[in-house]
Amino acid sequence: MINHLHTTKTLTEFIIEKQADFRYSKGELTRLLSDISIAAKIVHREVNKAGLVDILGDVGEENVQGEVVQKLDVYANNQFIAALKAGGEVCAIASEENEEIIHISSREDDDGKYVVCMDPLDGSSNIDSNVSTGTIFAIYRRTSLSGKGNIDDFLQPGTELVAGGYIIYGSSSMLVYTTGNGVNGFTLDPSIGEFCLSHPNVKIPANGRIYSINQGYFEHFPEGIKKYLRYCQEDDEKTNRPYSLRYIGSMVADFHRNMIKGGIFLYPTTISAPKGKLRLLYECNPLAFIAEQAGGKATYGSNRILEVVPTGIHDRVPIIIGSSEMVEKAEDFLQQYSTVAVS
Ligand code: AHM
Ligand code: MG
Repeated sequence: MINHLHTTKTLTEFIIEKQADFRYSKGELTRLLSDISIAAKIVHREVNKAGLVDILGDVGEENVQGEVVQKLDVYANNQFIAALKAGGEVCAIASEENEEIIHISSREDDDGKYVVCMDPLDGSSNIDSNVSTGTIFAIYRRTSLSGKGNIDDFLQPGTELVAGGYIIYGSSSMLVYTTGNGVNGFTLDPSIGEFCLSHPNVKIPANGRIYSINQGYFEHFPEGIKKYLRYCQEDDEKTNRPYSLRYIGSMVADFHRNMIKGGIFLYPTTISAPKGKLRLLYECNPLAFIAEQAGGKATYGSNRILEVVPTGIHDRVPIIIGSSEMVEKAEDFLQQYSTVAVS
């Protein structure tokens, strides 16, 4: 029974109530977050019927409504873009799915005050095997004064973020976000179609005993990371080692679990990915903002992810994120040993 959720606050009620906390409070950000949550519900519905592909039609085929079935990441991208366009608070979007920024209108008088960076369906290769996926989003206030928005609106460090969040499509779907006043998590109650406040003021435990990394690339990691991983595997009763390795392959899901239970997620540089794999604007920054707001840390090895100044919308960055003491420990190893992967 999840009746207790019905008596609690919905996301819409919560963001309206919190409007006064926003740095620029005119209601636009409230509407923008609400647009995101509407698209999230639609994507949740589609992700949940992914297993019915034989019944509903495969990608590229026509479904019973005569629509061509889209790949879910394309579908999610279109849903979020449509919701943001309809809302009118955003002048431009940067998406993992699109090489260039997307202008919401061609009008030179577009007055959308915000830009959104997003990964509409992160970990989408996991869908076919019924594994959790997620949407990640970051909201900046535009820096240009008017017009349809330009690339400089996006090239702001994470310290300038107005909001960051993610939706996890898992055993239940959740929306977790921050506007810089702590982190709150909302669970979708499908029976009423509302995200309900289930995780108020989330805090990441300062320590944990889970580490998440694609250890298959061990030989390709920098020496500092190799040394840290050996540290995670050593026996030590006092610090609860060896730790457990948990790697889903969906960053949102790995991050979410670590935030609840305590843990560390690492995607360092490798020989074949000398800047790491994950994208600064729409994967690392929003999660780094949430991690810090929940009392955790996010670093690229020697400094905060949030301080990295982007040079392009699809920039990559190595990331170490999660429980503060675990991240500090990994940083110690990187500073002591090489941070560069050598072949
Ligand atoms: P994607 O945006 O193409 O889905 O890739 C991002 C995903 C992350 O969710 C995950 O942590 C990582 O890529 C896994 O990569 P790897 O298979 O190299 O471990
Ligand atoms: Mg991704």
